[in-house]
Amino acid sequence: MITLTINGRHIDVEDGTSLLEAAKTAGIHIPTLCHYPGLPAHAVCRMCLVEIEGTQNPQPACRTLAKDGDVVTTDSEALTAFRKADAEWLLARHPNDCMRCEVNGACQLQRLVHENQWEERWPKTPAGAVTASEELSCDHTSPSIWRDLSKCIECGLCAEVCGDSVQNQNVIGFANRGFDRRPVTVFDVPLSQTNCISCGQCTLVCPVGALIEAPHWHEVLRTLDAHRRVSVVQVAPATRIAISEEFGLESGTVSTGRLINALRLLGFDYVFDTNFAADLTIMEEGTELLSRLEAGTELPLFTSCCPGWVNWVELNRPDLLPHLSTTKSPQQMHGAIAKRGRFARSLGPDFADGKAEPYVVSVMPCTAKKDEAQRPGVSGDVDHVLTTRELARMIRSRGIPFGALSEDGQFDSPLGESTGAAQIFGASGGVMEAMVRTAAHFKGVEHDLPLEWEALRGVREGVKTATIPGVGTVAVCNGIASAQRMLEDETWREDYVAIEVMACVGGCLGGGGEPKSMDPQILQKRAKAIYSVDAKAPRRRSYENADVQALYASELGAPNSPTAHHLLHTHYAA
Ligand code: HC0
Ligand code: SF4
Repeated sequence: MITLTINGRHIDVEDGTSLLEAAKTAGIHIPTLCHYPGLPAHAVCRMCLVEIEGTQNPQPACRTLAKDGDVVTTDSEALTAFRKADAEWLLARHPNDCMRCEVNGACQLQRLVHENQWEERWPKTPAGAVTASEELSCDHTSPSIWRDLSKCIECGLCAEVCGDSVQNQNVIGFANRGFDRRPVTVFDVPLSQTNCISCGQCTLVCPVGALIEAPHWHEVLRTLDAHRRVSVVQVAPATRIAISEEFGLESGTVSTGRLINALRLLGFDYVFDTNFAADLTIMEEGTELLSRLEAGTELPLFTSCCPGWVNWVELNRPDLLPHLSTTKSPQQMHGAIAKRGRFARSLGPDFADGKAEPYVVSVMPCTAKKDEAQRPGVSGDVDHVLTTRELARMIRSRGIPFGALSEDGQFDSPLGESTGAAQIFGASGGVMEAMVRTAAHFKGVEHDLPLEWEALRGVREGVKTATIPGVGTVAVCNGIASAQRMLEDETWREDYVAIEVMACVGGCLGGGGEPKSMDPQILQKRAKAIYSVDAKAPRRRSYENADVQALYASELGAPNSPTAHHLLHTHYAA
C-alpha cells in the first residue's frame, strides 16, 4: 500500500494505482473524456491534468501512477482555467447540433460543458444548413454504424477498441497530426468498403456522437404514431436486463415486464419474445448438428446467430462458410414466422392472401443486427432494428416513466413463450449450453447429464470447452479476437464438433447496442441476471417449449423439414 494526499485528503491505495483511480476511491472527481475502463490510457483529452508538488508541469491523472508521499491538487484555478480553454477549443470545432444529435443527453462533452456551465463557442450555423465539415465528414454508408467526424474529439477509444486491445479488427486508426488528427479507415474509404463487421463496439466507447448506431427509432416512432399497420415487436434476451441501467435501476435488474408495458405504451399492437425463436433455433441447429455428426461432414459446426461473426467469416475466411449453421438467427426466424406464419394469416383476409403483412420491429443489444436484417436471404423478415439504447431514447422521448412501470407485463401468445435455455442465449456460451441441453435429449442421454454447464459460462474467458458424452467436445469463443486466435492453427478441426462464436466479449449482453457503462463489472452483473432468469424458469430445455411444439405440429412438420428449411434457414455469400 502507498499513501498520498489529494486535495488535502490522505488516501491509501495499492501500488500501481493511477492518480485518477486513487482520487475516485476518495470520492474526488477528475473530469476526463478519453478514459475508458479496461482500455489503455492515452491522455489525449488533457481534461484530467492535475498538479503534483515538486513536478514542473501538470500531469494526466489517467496515465500517472500514484507514488507514496505524492501531494496532488485537482482543482486549482490554473487547472480549472485550462479545462475551460480545452473545452472551448473542442467546441470551436464541434457542430452546434446537440438538439438533434442521437446522443443528446448521453454525450460526455455535453455533460462536461453543462456541469461547468462553460461558455458556448460554437460557430453559428443557420437552421437547416449543413456545415462544410459536416458534409465532408458524415459517413452513413454502413447499415449499422454512422460516423460523423466533425464531432470527433480524438480520444482514440474507437481505434483502441476496434484494434488489438479488444476486437482485433483494426478498421479504424489515426491519421495526420495536430489539428487534422482524425480516426480514419484504411485509405479513408467509407465504412461500407472496409472489413468492418458492424459489431458496434466503437459506438459503445465513443464519448460523443461521432460514432453511433444507424438510427431507426425515428422511423419506428413515425410508423407507430401513424398506426396504419399492425405492428409487432420482439425483444432480445439481453435487452430486458440492460435497459434497466438506462433508467437508473440497479445493474442486473430484470425488467421484462416493465419493458413489455413500455412497448405497449409506445403503441405496439403485439409484443413478442425473441426467446421463442431462440428455442426454435435450438431445434433446427441441434438437429443440423446431429445430422452432420451422422454424416461426418462439415464439422465442426459453427453457430451463426451472431451477425458480427458471420460478417467476419464472409469478409476474412470464406473457406469456413460450409461450417456455419444454415439456421437463421432467432431475430430473423421470429420475423419470418410473424410475417408469414399462422399468426400473420390470423390478422385478416389481406394478411391471409399475402397482400398485407405486419410491421415487424426487433429490439436488440446489437448494432450488427441492423446489418443482418438487410442480408440477402433474410431481408424482409424484420423491418427495423432498434438497439437497447435507441429504445431507451424512444421511451424517454415519450415521457414514459420506465422505472415506475409495473413488472406485470406479459408477452403475447403464441410467439411469446420461451424456456430458460433461450434466455441464456444472451450470454457467451449460452447458445452452446442451450444446444447441449436439447442435443442430449435427442440422443436420449439428458437424464445422465447435468442441465447446467459451468465450463461454458463466464463473460471474460477466451475459449471455453466441454466434452458432452454421446455428442463430442464443444467450444465457445468469447469475442471475435478469441475466435481469430483459435483459428490460427488447424487443431480446431479435429478437437471440436461444434463451436459457438459471439463477436462481442460477454456475448450479446456486451453487444455494441447496449447502454454505455463505465462499470468494470457490468458484464458480470448482466450475466448473473440472465442465468437467474434461467434458474427460475419452469422449463429449461428448448424442446419443452409448448408453442414451439405446436408450431411443428401445425405448420413445420419436423425440425429441418422442407417447410422449416424454407422459412427458417438461409445461405451465405462467399
Ligand atoms: Fe442476441 Fe440472439 S442472443 S444474437 O446476442 O442467437 O443481438 O440478446 O437476440 O437473434 O435469441 C442479440 C441477445 C439475440 C438473436 C437470440 C441469438
Ligand atoms: Fe471496428 Fe466493430 Fe466499429 Fe466496425 S463496428 S469499426 S469492426 S469496432
